[in-house]
Amino acid sequence: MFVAITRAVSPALASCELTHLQRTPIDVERARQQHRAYEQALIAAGGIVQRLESGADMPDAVFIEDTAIVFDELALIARPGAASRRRETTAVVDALRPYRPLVPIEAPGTVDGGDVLVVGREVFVGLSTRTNNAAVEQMRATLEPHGYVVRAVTVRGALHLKSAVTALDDATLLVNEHWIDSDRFDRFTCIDVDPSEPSAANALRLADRIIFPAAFPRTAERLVERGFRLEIVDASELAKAEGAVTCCSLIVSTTTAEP
Ligand code: CIR
Repeated sequence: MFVAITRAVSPALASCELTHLQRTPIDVERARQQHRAYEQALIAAGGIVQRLESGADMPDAVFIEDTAIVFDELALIARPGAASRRRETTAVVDALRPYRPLVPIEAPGTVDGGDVLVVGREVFVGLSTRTNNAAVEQMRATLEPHGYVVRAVTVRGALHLKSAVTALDDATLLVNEHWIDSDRFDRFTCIDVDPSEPSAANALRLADRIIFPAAFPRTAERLVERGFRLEIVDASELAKAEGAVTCCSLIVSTTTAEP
């Protein structure tokens, strides 16, 4: 059982933050349709979708993953690296409060949830243009008493750690080895993205399936060959804003911590 907290596509999506992509026209209505189909995929996987509103003052709010990191024991409220995104956390705090004790990351720490990959009790934190060591130290202090190990990983060439690596299960990662230091992930089985699909490493793992973008059919084929069940969604319009599939929801397990 899980709740997926999502956030409406802002009317100002076209004014989003961009780091590695050139700005191209974004069709907000099409982005909304794709976002709704993504929410349907979450519902089909057994989730309860709770969608927050967003406004014209928060172009990137649909990428709600960046505002919090949810564990079974607590949720960290992020302090996003882009100042334009910090106001997004207010509504997320209200939405998460019924589910978990909340621990905010404080200045000078900055972290985007997209830089945090949790696999079992290991928490990999990407040091990127958005996430710094001060946040890593705060995460360590909060999470180690709960039995987590926090490891910093350098990210190069990608916006977030999870642009370069995500977990398919507790033992298997999907990686673009050019964007991360893959020996940090030695103990895992790593599946490489197809070389023609460098942005394909972002997959959203749910209990019995993986939500995966339609834009990367060659990598999808690799995953299906390895026995993973994929639910394909078209996220092309959101991708123009540098978003992918993990970033459009906060997955709150309700099996371990009832609201
Ligand atoms: C940003 O630059 O913050 C947004 N335009 C994209 C954020 C994507 N977030 C994610 O992959 N976790």
